Amino acid sequence: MVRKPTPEDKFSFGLWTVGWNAQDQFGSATRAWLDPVESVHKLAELGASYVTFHDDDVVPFGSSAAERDSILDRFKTALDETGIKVEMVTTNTFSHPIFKDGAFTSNDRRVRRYGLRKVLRNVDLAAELGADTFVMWGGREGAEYDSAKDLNAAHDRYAEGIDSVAAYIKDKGYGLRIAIEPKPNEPRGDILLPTVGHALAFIARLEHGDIVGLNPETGHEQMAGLNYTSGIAQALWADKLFHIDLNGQRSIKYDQDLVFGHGDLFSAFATVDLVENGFPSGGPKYDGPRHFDYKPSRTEDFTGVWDSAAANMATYILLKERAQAFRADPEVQEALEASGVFELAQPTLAEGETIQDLLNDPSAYEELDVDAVAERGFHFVRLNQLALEHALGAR
Ligand code: GLT
Ligand code: MN
Ligand code: MN
Repeated sequence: MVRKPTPEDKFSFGLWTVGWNAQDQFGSATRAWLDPVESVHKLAELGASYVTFHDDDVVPFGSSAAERDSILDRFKTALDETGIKVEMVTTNTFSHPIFKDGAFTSNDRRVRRYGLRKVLRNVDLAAELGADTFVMWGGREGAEYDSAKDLNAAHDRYAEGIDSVAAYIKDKGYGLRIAIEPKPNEPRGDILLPTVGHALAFIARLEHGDIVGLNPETGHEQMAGLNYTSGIAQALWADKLFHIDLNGQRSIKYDQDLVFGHGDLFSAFATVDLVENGFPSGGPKYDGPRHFDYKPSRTEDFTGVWDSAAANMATYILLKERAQAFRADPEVQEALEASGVFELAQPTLAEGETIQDLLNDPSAYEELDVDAVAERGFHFVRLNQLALEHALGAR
């Protein structure tokens, strides 16, 4: 049995996840349109605390001002009735054909100006609904062909666009932070800011980078063959882990958006261990919503949609219990010690020691018995097996 989710679990879902009607490149929709109001009620019943959405998930593209108001009124009523909160809002700058060459980095300046207006309008809505985070996934910001973009100008325009949104947020005094979501490819052949590392380097060059961080997605890092837990660890270290998109991916292929844990389960255990328990020797910790960005598979009917939503939370809860038991196990603590994991927190130079002191220290170099030091076994395999046995519930 898996315990029921509680508000302390901070579970959150994008409305585009359960609401996906399962249309793909090769086939039409297998499910009908799902009313966002119904999703809010159903997710609340299942134990989620928050929802997130793109402007167009709730208010169809091209709605009149009056239609928009009445749709939003109805949506807010659903939030009031269920107690569900909106923690994050994002903008769809990828579906409409106008965005086929991107929004902030389209070669067509008219598209860039329109895209910026669409985003700013949605920033106002995010602030009105009390969201903390504004995600920007630039899925169409990229190209299929190397000759199609001046990549220097593209980075300039991307920075200009994000800095403009950040400046607007500050100007209005909104309590929002921007979280960039990296992805290597799909729908574009190559997407700008393809990984956590690229995005961190980009943020460091922004004028208003203080309110810009990251929203890394499990599968997006894994599509590039990268380790998601390492990615969010570096974002934490840089104080830039503003939000997370949890899901599942089975190796380097198209973006699968599977249920969390239905891809690389052992890697998911490491992710939950880091999110729930933090680094072994302390340091920055993520405490935002546990946000699922998955797609109920095209084979599922609506029963399958709600089963899969529940599955994300159940898997997370199971891994959380096991990760807590892992850290609490004295044998694990002893193994961490033996493997030198805590030793890494000790600075390489002693307090007050200079580089010159190090150069003058023969015990560090000239007299060091390198062969003797090289003999040390780190016993990482034993530690990993302990993790695996905890992950499988064998301890
Ligand atoms: C889109 C994408 C997701 C992003 C969403 C936010 S939209 O579904 O696949 O990874 O998080 O724009
Ligand atoms: Mn994805
Ligand atoms: Mn995502």
